[in-house]
Amino acid sequence: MRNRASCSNLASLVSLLLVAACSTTPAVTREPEQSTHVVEADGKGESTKSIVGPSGGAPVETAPPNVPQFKPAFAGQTRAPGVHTKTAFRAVEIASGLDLPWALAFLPDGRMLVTEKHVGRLSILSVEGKRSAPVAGVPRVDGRDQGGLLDVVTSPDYAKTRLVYFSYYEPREGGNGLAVARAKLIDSATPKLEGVQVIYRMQPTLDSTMHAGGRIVFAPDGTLFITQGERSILPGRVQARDLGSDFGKLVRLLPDGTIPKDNPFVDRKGARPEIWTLGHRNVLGAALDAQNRLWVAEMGPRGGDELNLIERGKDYGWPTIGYGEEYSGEPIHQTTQAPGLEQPRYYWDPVISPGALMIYSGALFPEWKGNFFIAGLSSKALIRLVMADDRVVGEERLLTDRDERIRDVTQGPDGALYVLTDGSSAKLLKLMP
Ligand SMILES: [Ca+2]
Repeated sequence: MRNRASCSNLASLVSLLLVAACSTTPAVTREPEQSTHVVEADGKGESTKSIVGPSGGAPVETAPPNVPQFKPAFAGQTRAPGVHTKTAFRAVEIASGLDLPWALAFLPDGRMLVTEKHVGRLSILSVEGKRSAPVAGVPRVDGRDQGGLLDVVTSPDYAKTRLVYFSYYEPREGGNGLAVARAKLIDSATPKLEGVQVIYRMQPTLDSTMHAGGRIVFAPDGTLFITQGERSILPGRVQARDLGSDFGKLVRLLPDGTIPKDNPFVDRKGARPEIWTLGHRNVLGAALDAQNRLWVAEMGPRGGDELNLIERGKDYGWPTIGYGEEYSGEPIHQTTQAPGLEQPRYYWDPVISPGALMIYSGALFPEWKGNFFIAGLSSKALIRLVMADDRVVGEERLLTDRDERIRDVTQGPDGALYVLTDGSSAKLLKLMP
């Protein structure tokens, strides 16, 4: 088998690459943003008030690029003009002490499901942030590094079925791999999952603790998308554009895990029928826009984080093209453009490390309608993007005064933004006008 051969041929390189890949993304050295926000105490955790700043101009990124020889494919593909929100807002801490949380999902009554990745714990948070007993019945997870219990979402028909879907790095014989399961949530004082059914298992199995992907997005047509990474280590990376492998692919399934008949590669010999798009590095952020088109925020190497508009069957190029380089400074790509390979709508060099993507559709912040919000890990910011004609025309970094890695951002049913910070004692913040 080609994959297996690749593994053994490249085995000597693997340990070296692991060392490089497992080191955390280099911290972005950045002077504090101009003082657009002040921190105040309001008696209930910190609050952050926005001050109306000057209108846009210089890009928010002032550090030099890691790969200056790579130039954008079109004007505005990186370093869009900086903008300042005109809407004042507060960030109120509603929960703390979360152990490496990864995702948040709302129940119909406003309570929230929250995952904590390394310990593989699912809990329910009250509207006030009080945590339930752990939800029993979560499968065993491989919680090393970037693995563990990852996303959680409620089924679109949750009110009727009580089904929740969740993703995790699944320990397997000979390695691990991303899995997605669904189960009925028994929502009681001692909550539990009932009838856990694994609907998807990334193939092949490989032992990697990195680049798990794992974001789950339901589309209005009843299908669901799952984002995946290419596992980081070279035997995985070389499969990112290989249709025989799930690594580095977005997949599209029906809610029971079966394959939609209109997936792009169902009739192609040797291709895995679940694949929707290929050539991704590690996609943790994914969201539908007002036209129900899927956008993803993709973790690049050093330099080269990407925002991509996802279109059926297309190849997003990793690792053949891109705007980054190895953490060692060695080149990955010969070039940034190639026929048949999609260009990112926007990229960042230096990176922001996108942990999540949310496209705002609420009424609480009229100014922010249609804006893209990205949880920035190494950039320690909530990144706001103003869009026009599917391109970024303004960029802002919010919450920079907190100096905290941002893991996740979700829009609540009340139109507020709910932000999870990262780390072993992480917080849930609610952003309100
Ligand atoms: Ca790409």
